[in-house]
Amino acid sequence: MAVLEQLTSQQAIELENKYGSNTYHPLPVVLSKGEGVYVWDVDGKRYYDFLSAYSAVNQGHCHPKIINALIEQAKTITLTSRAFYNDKLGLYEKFTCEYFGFDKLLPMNSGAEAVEAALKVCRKWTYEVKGVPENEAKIIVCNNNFHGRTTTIVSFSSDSTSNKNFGPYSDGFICIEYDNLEQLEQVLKSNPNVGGFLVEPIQGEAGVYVPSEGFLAKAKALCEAYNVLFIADEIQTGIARTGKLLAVDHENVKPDILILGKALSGGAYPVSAVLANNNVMKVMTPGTHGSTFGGNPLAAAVAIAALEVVEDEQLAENAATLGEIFRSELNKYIKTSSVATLVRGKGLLNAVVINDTEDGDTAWKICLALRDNGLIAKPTHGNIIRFAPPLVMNKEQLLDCIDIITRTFKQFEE
Ligand code: IF1
Repeated sequence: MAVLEQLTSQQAIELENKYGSNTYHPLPVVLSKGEGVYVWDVDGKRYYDFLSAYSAVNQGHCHPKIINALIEQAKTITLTSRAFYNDKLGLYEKFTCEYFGFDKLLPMNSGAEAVEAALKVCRKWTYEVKGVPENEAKIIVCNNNFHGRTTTIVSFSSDSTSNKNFGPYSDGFICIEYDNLEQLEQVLKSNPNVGGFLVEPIQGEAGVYVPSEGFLAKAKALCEAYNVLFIADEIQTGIARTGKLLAVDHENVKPDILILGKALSGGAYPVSAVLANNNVMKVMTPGTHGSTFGGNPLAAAVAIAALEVVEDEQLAENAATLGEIFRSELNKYIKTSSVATLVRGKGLLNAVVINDTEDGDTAWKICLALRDNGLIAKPTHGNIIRFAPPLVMNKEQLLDCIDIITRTFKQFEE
């Protein structure tokens, strides 16, 4: 068999089952093409994509501007390593720092790498600027967080599936309840060695939990009062997904450290970043961090194009408008539904809670039926389905999808 021979769905699935490490339970659909809000399977069936690769393709699949930037740079030079300068990194760093309003950018590749880098920056600042005794730094995190899959990050995960038997775990993390200002203040008051508070402005994987109005602003104020860095993980909520450029923008919060990934490249290439001002990033000096691919010219060219698309096509505004329509229409259906109990989210990061137990399979069965009806989505946890289409969707397409979603839910009505 030629290596890249055209496969049937069954062949593709069998190959992954036989040769792939078994770390996922994908919905049984084999995708081979993507364009804008659509993906096609190997049999040529078209679907609306309502996962957007976990909010990495906010700009839509294979956006021409981003792909052209990728192709042109790929034909020129892809990787120099940081042992030398290249002619794209500085332009990307300047463009992105000005785009988000920070002094400095630390370029990485995956989201987890950027989270790890942010933890290192925070710890180093905690010792060298805040003056906490070495190895005593604490970072506050939230229950039901998702920040990636490295051993340090899963050390502070409350999801036993993601950390069981990956110990011994990294120390120095204090877990509080998400959206709980009292607990946050209590920990800040009683722990002088806290240097940072790492938080998702909306908890995506936990089931699209939007915190109480004002939580982010008050949490930031508490961090300022106790000289602690507010670290926003916007890897999933950022880049216009929630109806603003950043989810923290809904409360005019300026993080001390901003973590980006996923749609920073529009899904065309792994690009992530840590942004901070000089008073924080100054602790990073030659030899304190690095990465073979971090800051490569291909990533730089792709990320500039991806961010330009967000601005040129006003994706944040579109996400805000379509998100209101989505939740409004779903709420109309939920009023008379025995299947869907709740819809929540911001912009085009939404989730519907299904009337089933957490370990039930109704949500999974609904996603299989949605697939048959031409729309792909996936449960986050047992009874919660995340709905997150590319932000380039138009109103007509959204209304078509709402019809597919409600029609499919009705197939499961008693
Ligand atoms: C998987 C979840 C989503 C993230 C936030 C950091 C990262 C992610 C807020 C790490 C990554 C991805 C990872 C992917 C599935 C997906 C996911 F279900 F895992 F939790 F989106 F909600 N911070 N999220 O959402 O970035 O290293 O993956 O580039 O691991 O199964 P990454």
